[in-house]
Amino acid sequence: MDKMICRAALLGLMVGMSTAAIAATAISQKDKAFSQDSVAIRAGDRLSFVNDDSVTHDISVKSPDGVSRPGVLEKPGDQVEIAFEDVGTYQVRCLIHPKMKMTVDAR
Ligand SMILES: [Cu+2]
Repeated sequence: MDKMICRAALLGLMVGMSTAAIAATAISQKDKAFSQDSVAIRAGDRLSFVNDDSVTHDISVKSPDGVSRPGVLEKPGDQVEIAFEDVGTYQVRCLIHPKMKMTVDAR
């Protein structure tokens, strides 16, 4: 948990609360792919990215306004939660594996 809080401070887009009652939708990273090509959520919701792979992945997010956030390195077994605050379509990429991409539609 400490690692997540540290990352939250670093990125400013993650929620480091461990007691939140609302479970975040989980997106798995396996075989160098996200488990979904796209997902629809409500603005402000979080997604939980889980590295179920044997290699490290990156999670880089481009916001609807075109601003790219710093990527997060995620080792095998790691779980990172990212909040999507604004309405619009986000592009999520792994900069290590260019074929890994998905979109997040926040409404
Ligand atoms: Cu990757």
